[in-house]
Amino acid sequence: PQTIYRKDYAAPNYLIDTVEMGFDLDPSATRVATRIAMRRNPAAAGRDIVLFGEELELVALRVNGKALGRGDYRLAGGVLTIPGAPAKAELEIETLTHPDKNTSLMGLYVSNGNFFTQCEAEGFRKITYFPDRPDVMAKYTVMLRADRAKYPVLLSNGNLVEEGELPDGRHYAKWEDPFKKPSYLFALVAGNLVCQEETVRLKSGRDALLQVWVEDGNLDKTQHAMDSLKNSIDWDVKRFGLDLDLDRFMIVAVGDFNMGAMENKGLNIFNTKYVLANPRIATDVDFANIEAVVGHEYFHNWTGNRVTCRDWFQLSLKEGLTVFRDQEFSADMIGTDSGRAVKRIDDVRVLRQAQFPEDAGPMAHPVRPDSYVEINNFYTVTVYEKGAEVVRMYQTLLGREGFRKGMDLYFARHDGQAVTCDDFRAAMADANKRDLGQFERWYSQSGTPEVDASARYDAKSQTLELTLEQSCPATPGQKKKQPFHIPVAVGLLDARGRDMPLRLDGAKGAAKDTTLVLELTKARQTFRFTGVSEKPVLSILRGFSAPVVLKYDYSDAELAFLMAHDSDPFNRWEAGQRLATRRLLNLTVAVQAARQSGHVVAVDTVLNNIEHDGALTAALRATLNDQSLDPAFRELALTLPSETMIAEQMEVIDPHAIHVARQFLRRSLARELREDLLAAYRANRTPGDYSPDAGSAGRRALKNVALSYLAELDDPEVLELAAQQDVAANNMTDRLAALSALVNSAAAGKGEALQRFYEEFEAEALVIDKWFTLQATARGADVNTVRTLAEHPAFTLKNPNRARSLIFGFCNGNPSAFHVADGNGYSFWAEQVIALNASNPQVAARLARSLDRWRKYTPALQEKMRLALQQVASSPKLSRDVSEVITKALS
Ligand code: BAL
Ligand code: ZN
Repeated sequence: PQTIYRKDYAAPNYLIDTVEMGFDLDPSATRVATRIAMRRNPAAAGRDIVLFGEELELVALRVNGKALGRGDYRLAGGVLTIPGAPAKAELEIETLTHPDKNTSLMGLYVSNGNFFTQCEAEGFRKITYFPDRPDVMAKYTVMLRADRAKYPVLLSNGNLVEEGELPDGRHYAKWEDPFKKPSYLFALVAGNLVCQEETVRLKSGRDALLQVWVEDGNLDKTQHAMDSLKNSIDWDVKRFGLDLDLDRFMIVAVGDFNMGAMENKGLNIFNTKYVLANPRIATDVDFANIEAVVGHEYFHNWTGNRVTCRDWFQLSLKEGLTVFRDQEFSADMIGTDSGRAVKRIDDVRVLRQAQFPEDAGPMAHPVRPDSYVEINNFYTVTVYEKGAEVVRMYQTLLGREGFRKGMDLYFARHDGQAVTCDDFRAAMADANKRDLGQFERWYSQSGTPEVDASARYDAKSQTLELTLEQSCPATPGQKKKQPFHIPVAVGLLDARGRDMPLRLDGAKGAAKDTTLVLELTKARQTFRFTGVSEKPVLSILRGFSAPVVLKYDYSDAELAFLMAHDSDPFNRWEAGQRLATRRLLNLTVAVQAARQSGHVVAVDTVLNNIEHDGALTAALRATLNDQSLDPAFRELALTLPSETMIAEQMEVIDPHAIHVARQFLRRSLARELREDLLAAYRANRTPGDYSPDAGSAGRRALKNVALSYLAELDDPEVLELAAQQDVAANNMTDRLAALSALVNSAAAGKGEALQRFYEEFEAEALVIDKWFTLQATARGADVNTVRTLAEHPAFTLKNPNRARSLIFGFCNGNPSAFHVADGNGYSFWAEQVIALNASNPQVAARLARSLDRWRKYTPALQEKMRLALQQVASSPKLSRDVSEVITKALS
């Protein structure tokens, strides 16, 4: 497959003014007639009309009314070229597609009898031949025709301008989108759907119709999505002065969907997972995710749609920015400082769990990649989450007001355009009269920078010298890195744990701020604080002010001190994580040593005998019992770093040893904190009607993390608590937590509990997904468990959510079982990647990434992983998607 390079960007030869499309919708053969008004682009070098098309039957092709014969155009490798076309051309194209055969879920496809589209990034070319690239923007008019009985609802982008009857029981609807847009934002939906709708008055004084469309029977699950949409509209006006520009805004839920959701202009199409919710079927996390994704897609209307990307290398221009916006929206919706901090910790956890490993693996790429084989493979945590961190750093460096000025200038300059990450950076720099030249390296250099900090306190002169040194590991194609522009937020704590007022040497005025943002721009820099009246404890990288790994030689006592006192909640949590990581790494090494000396059966005894001063237990006990702390924060503090997080800290990953060590620590903590955990469990019940608000969700989270620890003890009292909760729960959060506690224990009734759950929720696909994931990630699960579950009548690889629930759940969410020594996990993985490759390359390529980090594992596991990778590599008809991932992993 061919590699596409960013440096090869060339402007399109032709621009488009208008696109008119007519669809005769039929699941087996849909006819699409397209008329495009094109004109030559004076800024382009080439003169041919270049169109892309995939899996299409070309029925007719005309230029300015004249039919083109086979000699008038070239068609090869998905590119249709018309040479010698006139400067102004009206292009007419007729194509046939087969939506019911389309299992890739890109382009036009059928899900549960209804029609849907997904065009980002390059799905429009599966509907018609077209200059399917984001820098070609046009106004669309769309006529949909279909059988009225089967497809009573016909939707597309923009406004409904006409509808009516046709002969033979058919009907039509004509839609006009008043805004020009790139083809990736095109959408249509046709089928048997119902909606919840509401008219709202916008800031501009106009009214807008909001609709949430779902399958019949799901209208009891749309209120939260509707509320989230209304909140999003209000928030974007308040925070960024951006109002809804349409008369009508629609959300449609579909059960078969590759991504989370899609921001098509005025017609957002969503995975059901991010729309459908009520207390019976959705957890607190689902409610929060729905709010975030509804916000995300809505915010794209400005950051992505009004201002879009020049080319796909710029994807983070819209995605990094929009993730940042949805993160801020969610934080503002919680409203409290502690709630904001909890949200921040959650986001950083995702970054570390998924993006740091990506940055250190074979698919590492800059936030703005330089090349790709398949663009679908670059909808990554780097482009999204690290991209959001990069945007957040502008705000940290420029302040909220400065950031807003930059946003205002960005829209003033680029509304209606397709632009680059450099244009965004220029707007931020120019609006604030700042030189952000060096900041560009966050876009061009891959890898996670490391910041090494060291401090020297001089009591006599009352100065503290903080030296920061940065480096960045080599990544594929990038051996040497230049220094980044890194904002490092720092605070100093006195002996009583209070923030000290800070003053940098040479700064004017009295010390007053208690957090300063240091700007690290060189490889090594020393910052000198003056007037430091006592030796402080350092709180560095407050709020996780940059996406870096901070190395600093904290003592256990200092970490416990920060856990108890730091006014920065992020670093307060971080101190606990450092302490726990340290302990877990020591335990892991002890497991390995015990195994080597043949003490396998007595590993618990060996671990019990390891000296430890109890600092972690004491600090966790204090946090757990500190009623002044937000329960949601206490839950996060109590959650140990995941096995994946520990793995990333090791030179050579030994998944089995990590698992034994972590389980041991969980059991010991449960034993030592038993009474405190029981008290927290009892104190944080949420009686009465369920509400997904952050306060209630936080209490449930704390209660349920306590339950999951207690379940480690396998004692009858605790298992009875779980069994009672399983029966009495009035919401999915508590129900699932109880079931999980039972399944992960030795409870006698766990089989029946699973069966009851299944029978109760059989008709709720999203809940059955949870049922599969719970079992795939359960402690005792192994490859055979998952193979058996894959035979279950409710399992299918064809539905991405279901495939993710079981297969991804196991391969990514149960490391010690997946990496079983005999390599059976890898054989299973290879079979599934190959099977998915045939039906849905995009989902297959995601699964293919489960072995990204294979070179980090023990030699015996490495060898088995290499064989599995080669098995996939040598299988016939490998998609571009999977081939790119596997080739990079093996190279
Ligand atoms: N643009 C693809 C889906 C999303 O990021 O919103
Ligand atoms: Zn997005």
